[in-house]
Amino acid sequence: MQRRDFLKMSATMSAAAVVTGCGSESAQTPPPEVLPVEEKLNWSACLVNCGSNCPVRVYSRDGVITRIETDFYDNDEYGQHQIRACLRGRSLRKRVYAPDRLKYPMKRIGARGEGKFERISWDEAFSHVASELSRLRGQYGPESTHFTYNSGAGYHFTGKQCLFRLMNIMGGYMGTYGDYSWAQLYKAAQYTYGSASYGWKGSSNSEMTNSDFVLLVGHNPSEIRMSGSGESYDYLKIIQAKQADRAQNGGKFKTVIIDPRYTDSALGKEDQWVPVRPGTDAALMEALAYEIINNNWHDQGFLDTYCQGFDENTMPEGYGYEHSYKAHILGDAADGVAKTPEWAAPICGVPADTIRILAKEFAEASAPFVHIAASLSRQAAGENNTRACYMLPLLVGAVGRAGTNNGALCSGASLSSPKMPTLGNLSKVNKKISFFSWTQAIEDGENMTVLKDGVVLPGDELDENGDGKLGTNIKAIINYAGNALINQHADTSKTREILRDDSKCELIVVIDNWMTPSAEYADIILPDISWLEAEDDLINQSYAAGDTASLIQISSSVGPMWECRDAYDIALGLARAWGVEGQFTEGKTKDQWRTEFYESAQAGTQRFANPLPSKQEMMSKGVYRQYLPDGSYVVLKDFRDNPTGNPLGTPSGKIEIFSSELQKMADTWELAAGDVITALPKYVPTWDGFEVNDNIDGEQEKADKYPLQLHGYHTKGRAHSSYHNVPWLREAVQDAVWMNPMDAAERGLSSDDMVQVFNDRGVIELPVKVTPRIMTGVTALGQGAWLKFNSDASVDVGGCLNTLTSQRPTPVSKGNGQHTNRVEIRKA
Ligand SMILES: Nc1nc2c(c(=O)[nH]1)N[C@H]1C(S)=C(S)[C@@H](COP(=O)(O)OP(=O)(O)OC[C@H]3O[C@@H](n4cnc5c(=O)[nH]c(N)nc54)[C@H](O)[C@@H]3O)O[C@H]1N2
Ligand SMILES: Nc1nc2c(c(=O)[nH]1)N[C@H]1C(S)=C(S)[C@@H](COP(=O)(O)OP(=O)(O)OC[C@H]3O[C@@H](n4cnc5c(=O)[nH]c(N)nc54)[C@H](O)[C@@H]3O)O[C@H]1N2
Ligand code: SF4
Ligand SMILES: [Mo]
Repeated sequence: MQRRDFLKMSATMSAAAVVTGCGSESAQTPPPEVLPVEEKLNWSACLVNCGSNCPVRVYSRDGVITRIETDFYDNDEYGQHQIRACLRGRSLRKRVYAPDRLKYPMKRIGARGEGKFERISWDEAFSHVASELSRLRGQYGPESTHFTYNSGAGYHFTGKQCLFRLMNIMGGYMGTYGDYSWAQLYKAAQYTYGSASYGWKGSSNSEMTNSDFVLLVGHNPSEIRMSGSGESYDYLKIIQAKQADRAQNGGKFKTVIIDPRYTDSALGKEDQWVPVRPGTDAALMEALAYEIINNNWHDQGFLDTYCQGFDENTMPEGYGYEHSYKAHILGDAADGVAKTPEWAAPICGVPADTIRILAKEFAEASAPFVHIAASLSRQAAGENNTRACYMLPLLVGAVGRAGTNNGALCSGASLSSPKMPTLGNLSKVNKKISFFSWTQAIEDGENMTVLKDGVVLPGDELDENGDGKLGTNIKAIINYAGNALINQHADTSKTREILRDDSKCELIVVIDNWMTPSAEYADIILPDISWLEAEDDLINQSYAAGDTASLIQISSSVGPMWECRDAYDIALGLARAWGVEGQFTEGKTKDQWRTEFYESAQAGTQRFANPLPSKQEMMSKGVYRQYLPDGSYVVLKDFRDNPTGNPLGTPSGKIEIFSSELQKMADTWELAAGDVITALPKYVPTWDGFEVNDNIDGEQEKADKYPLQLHGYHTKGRAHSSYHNVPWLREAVQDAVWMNPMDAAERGLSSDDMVQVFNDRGVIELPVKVTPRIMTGVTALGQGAWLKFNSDASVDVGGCLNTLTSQRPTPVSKGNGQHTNRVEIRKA
């Protein structure tokens, strides 16, 4: 019995117990039989993957959490402000005590996926997992073990690092590249700028202060960067200051948001909302480019010096003007089509006049700041969408100068704090698949190839064409702090069929806190502690916390609950079963590891006037913060200042509008019908897109059957699927499919009607939200609701978007086009 009743005073109760309550009440009420135990305060944090990590104050009495509060730093001035948790972090108590908490190790007793388990001991669990993994790895090689994507718990010490470390000691596991967040964006940046980091480490938010035109393409900071330290706050404060300056002093400034939905980042904060059809931003960008080039507003000097492929001046050898970007836009290329506003308007849904005005205003801006969200890369041709948007700042030379951004996600300020070393050097596995192709690798990994499936193999396994086979199926899965085993991966019905067959993937171990949809497919469930039970960990602000960097010192007075164990102890238990404990611990205790990490983080802050204080002080202070510790950052400034001295990582050392590497892939890769890889950033029709792709059989019939586009978005009601099981949040943020009133009227639907949203892949049932905040022909749904199939698995009454999404990978990154869907909607 772990949930201790704090009203029953224990013999060991602290002498400092106090009576609380107001005097008049206690005068009337007889004194309580027992005195309440003094409330304790510990700092902890929300470690979910929203890009931020917010500190929370956890109050407890006798091992039971009584309330959660956020940062209370008293100097709450912007720049030195409180890091306030959002609605999710504030509901953490409900999450820790959720009725579906996993409390004991369990073993599957029914068919896989049926959700029937029995309690077992930790010893049984460790010996079963160790022996099954040994058997499968012996038979099929270490690369037959796979970690599904996992972003649920951002610890530095006791997180996934411990499991990776152990498996590397044991010879490794299947390598992966990319991730559900940014797979296509990484590739777009890599081929354009020579490094994936140019896609997600753009200028800092602070540079918006120096800009006169902020253009957010699909970016929605008010909903996806909600933390009080984070980008939403930077965005709000900067925009407010710029708008106040405009009102008072006539300063020039404009904010434009391009999004099919009128998002929370708009709501009056924007100057203009430009609704665009999902997956068609590239067409809009080409028309903007047409206006800019045709009117000679482009920066020819910049394009000549810094870029490859704009026009005949900078084409790689063997390619003439007709292969250049300029020729493609002006109609001088093989297709003969000029990408005018009139050409783009019927595709992207933005009126031609709106495009013309936007192009002019953008070109007239002296420092445009462009921020392109990952959302449009999570579309079927996500790589091309993103590259097409990169063109906007390039055309006007708005890169590497104050107040500009290359289109990347903003760099977050950061303080480094070490993580448990994963010992990747011990791995004997030298093969990789895309993070998204693991279901394919369960079914037919053996026959997955380099040129068809984007498998990465070592040089000596490639044939003369650069091709080769993966040669292994995935036979064992360790799913730690991830719900992508089914819920967050595409096409839940297909995934369900693959996982249910336990002769394919023979072992599934799930390590989680709750009985999630993924946990239902486990053979063995291992219960982890929750963050609020974590004893001691110093964690940093995560990767997208805006301009404020921080370190948070976690401690706990409530854990571990039930029989839960942290990831370090789980890895240690397995290490013992395998006889590699010494290698795993390096002879150090947990405390010794933590002290080392703390001291290393402390050393990293010596450059500041106020370095990280002692651990003891941090235990009560909780948070250490630095606003813009490395100053305001302008991406590509070094390259702009000295392009020959600081060449980029592309083959030409320049920004590649025409990518030589993509041209090579276009010439050699085997693509599914209808997919293309293009050396130039181009708008291309896709599967399930707005425009019917004539190169795919049956697309027209599908478009007729499923006339509505459906895209996902990351809702404030959850972080992915995390926090779905908190009833407060379900009440606060309704899960409903957004639909324009005109589309609703056509179908006789009103707000809150229960509807079925369906396509060839599945059916989900949930309420509809009828709102002019979404353009016609387009519907949208917050992703992450928990999958809940009805008894014959024909309808997902949980409303999980992935019941409708496709496992078809995107052409270049072999990533997830999960925002690309066609559906129809009817009354349930
Ligand atoms: N349709 C659609 N699907 C998507 C997306 C989309 O836009 N549309 N977005 C994708 C993106 S960008 C991402 S990043 C992925 C995210 O996918 P995931 O990485 O799977 O993230 P979550 O859904 O938050 O799941 C986290 C899991 O960690 C568990 N967890 C939380 N805390 C702990 C802990 O302390 N210990 C352990 N052991 N477990 C814990 C939670 O219970 C949950 O099961 O989803 C992707 N899926
Ligand atoms: N509250 C909350 N915050 C989160 C997360 C969460 O689950 N919940 N997840 C975190 C993670 S891991 C990630 S990767 C990020 C995701 O960050 P993003 O990928 O940027 O988030 P999305 O919500 O998918 O998309 C942002 C906006 O793009 C719009 N959009 C969709 N398709 C298109 C398109 O084709 N073109 C244009 N122009 N707009 C489009 C959507 O309407 C949405 O408003 O968010 C992070 N933050
Ligand atoms: S979900 Fe993100 S913004 Fe909200 S409390 Fe957690 S870390 Fe902070
Ligand atoms: Mo993500």
